[in-house]
Amino acid sequence: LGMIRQLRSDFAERKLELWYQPQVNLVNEDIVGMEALLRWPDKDGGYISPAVFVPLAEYSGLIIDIGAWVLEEACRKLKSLHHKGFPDLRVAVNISMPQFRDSQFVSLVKSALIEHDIKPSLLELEITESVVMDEPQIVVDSLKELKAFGVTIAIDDFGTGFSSMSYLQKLPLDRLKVDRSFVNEVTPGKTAFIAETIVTLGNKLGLHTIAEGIEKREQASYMLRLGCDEAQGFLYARPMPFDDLINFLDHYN
Ligand code: G
Ligand code: G
Ligand code: MN
Ligand code: NA
Repeated sequence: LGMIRQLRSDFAERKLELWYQPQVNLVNEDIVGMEALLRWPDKDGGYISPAVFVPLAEYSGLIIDIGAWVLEEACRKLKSLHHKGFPDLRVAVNISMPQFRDSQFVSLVKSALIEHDIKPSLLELEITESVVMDEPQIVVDSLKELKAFGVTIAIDDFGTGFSSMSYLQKLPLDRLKVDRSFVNEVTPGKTAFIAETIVTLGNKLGLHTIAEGIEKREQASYMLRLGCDEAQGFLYARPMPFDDLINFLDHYN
């Protein structure tokens, strides 16, 4: 409980940070966008992992306000990048289940786009399979409305949840994010076959695919050979604060 109270007061004091990890086109390695990732500074100059505090934010309901801030901040920063000479970049924002239960969610997303004058197709919402499993209908309805508005939808950590296949039918998806546990191996074997099958499935369904957690050049070329469109991972860039992102983009050839 102490941690939740600390999170609430740090959020109120605007101490949470939004970092960004670039995403690249695997064919030409152009930067196509970035994923926004929350960071919670601790007292020692380090950071508490979102894997630790996002579940607390969900459990406590804080994720509603934090998530609203993330959407707003991601749109504001995206607009700023558009003005700085990167007009085609998109931003991906992770969305938790409790956010879908908030009756304001859909209008909140639309308002953020309108207020910052962002083309809806340049905002991508990332959801995990577990989100959909919780309460399918409310998620499907919200996503359909947002999709009709032009927002794009990615399924995160694909292949690690349950019943993935039925969601591929029900959800208005644009992109599959191949979980990083499947991109490790570049030689034939279980792991590589799963990666290949996910990419093939995505391609056959007319979805874009992005490989997560690419750390080595061989993994990138392997995923490209499988027909994967895009990649994200330490090979290209780690998640970084916005000011570093600008510097990174300015110096990326
Ligand atoms: O770097 P990484 O440790 O940043 O992120 C771990 C996980 O935390 C991500 O897989 C993502 O699902 C979650 N996460 C990061 N930022 C956000 C956010 O803004 N909202 C939600 N709901 N989850 C996030
Ligand atoms: O769950 P989600 O995929 O949204 O979160 C992405 C997480 O993956 C973030 O915690 C991010 O820091 C981490 N990440 C991004 N690129 C790499 C990578 O190349 N290797 C590893 N091990 N983790 C990565
Ligand atoms: Mn994600
Ligand atoms: Na992921």
